[in-house]
Amino acid sequence: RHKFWETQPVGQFKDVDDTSVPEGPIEPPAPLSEVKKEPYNLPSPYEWTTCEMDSEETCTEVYNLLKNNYVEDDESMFRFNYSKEFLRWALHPPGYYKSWHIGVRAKASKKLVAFITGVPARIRVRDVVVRMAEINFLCVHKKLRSKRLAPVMIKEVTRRVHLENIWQAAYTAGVVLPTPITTCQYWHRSLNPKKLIDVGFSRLGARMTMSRTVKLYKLPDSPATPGFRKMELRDVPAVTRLLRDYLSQFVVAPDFDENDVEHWLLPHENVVDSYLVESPKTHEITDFCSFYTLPSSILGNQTYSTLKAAYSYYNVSSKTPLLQLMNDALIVAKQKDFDVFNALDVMQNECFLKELKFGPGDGQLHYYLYNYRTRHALKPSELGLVLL
Ligand code: NHW
Ligand code: EN5
Repeated sequence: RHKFWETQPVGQFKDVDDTSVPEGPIEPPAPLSEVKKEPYNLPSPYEWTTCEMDSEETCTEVYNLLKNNYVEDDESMFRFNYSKEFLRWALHPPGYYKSWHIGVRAKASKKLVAFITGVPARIRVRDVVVRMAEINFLCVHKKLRSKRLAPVMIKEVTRRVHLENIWQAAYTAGVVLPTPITTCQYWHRSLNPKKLIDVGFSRLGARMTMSRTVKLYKLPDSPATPGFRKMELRDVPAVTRLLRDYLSQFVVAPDFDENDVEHWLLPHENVVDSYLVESPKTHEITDFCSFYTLPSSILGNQTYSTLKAAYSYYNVSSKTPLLQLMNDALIVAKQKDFDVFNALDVMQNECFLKELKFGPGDGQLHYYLYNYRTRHALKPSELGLVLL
């Protein structure tokens, strides 16, 4: 069934209920001298390239490859359209390795035809913090599909991760592979229902008119929580404390320090938005919410070419109920002209999804670890990790 994945150190479907295997690495780290020094062989018309994302030219090539060939929904109505600024941000966290930003070019034309990336992260599984690579942006040009290029790319990124003495990875996919640590559901909250219906992202409900639908999704013009404001650089220490404490309750979650919080959560225009609640009395930072910007191209619509989507990122409530905090997040997202606010059923998100009029989407997201076995699958609510 899975000619490639059967050969990899990942949980295999046949072992899912085997409780005799302990939690932890599937295979031990090898001595660095045993890591292959030469890249894997590509079919002869192609060559490896390391993508320097600081270069405007290379970043544009990556952007265009993904814009035209990356993830679509099951009916090919929408395709993710990560911005260049987003890609630079996603690929340059603290301690990143340029060698993990891997492209494949056609030797003859030098055209970029495939891509895969890793970035370093510390991820805690129960009480063990593991150094991992987060793998993302695997993409093979539509004209080169089904030629078994993806397994070569995965092996090459694995080799380059091993060269940094890192032996585990985390990744997500819309497809089922051996074997998910959990499967999450996408939920969608309409902010601009008329456009969403016009482009086929959502449908007019039964016994609903357009004007009733527009009214149903109306939001106030400004957030309701006293002390709700944008996060600033001076908030990094307090947000780090709040977030670390909050994430400690989940089975799998990132182990963020202040540098990580500054990179991943400080507001970055058109990339990531973060808000917090500062108590008007004590000036204490009690709550936090964030979302990232990921537009999708609308494939074949006469009127609209992009859908502006916000994706729920990390949210922490200690004083303000999460429901109220996320209602304020919806309000600011609406003010910023997003068409839809998306969220997964991870962490404590269940508690606000239905109440704030999110509806389940037709997509799922499966989470995976490479070379790390968990005792059993997790519930989405036990997962404290959001990948981009
Ligand atoms: S998920 C998004 C992936 N990208 C897309 O869906 C974009 C559109 N599709 C494509 O570009 C986020 C192609 O269809 C791709 C496959 C490139 C997906 N993950 O070359 P072949 C990520 O980026 C397996 C993993 O002929 P193709 C996460 C498939 O099961 N494996 O297919 C990435 C089969 O193996 P099997 C995937 O359609 C995580 C083999 O590829 C996969 O031309 C990567 C077929 O290859 C997917 N999304 O190209 C793993 N999709 O065993 C990281 C298909 O079943 C692991 N396959 O025969 C960790 C590495 C680091 C470790 C460090 C210690
Ligand atoms: C990892 N970084 O399928 C990314 N999206 O539901 C890789 N559906 O947008 C993995 N098909 O349900 C990506 N509208 C996996 C996801 C791939 C993209 C994907 C789904 C997630 C999606 C939309 C549009 C469907 C169009 C037809 C959807 C319904 C919204 C409706 C709003 C009102 C209340 C009910 C729900």
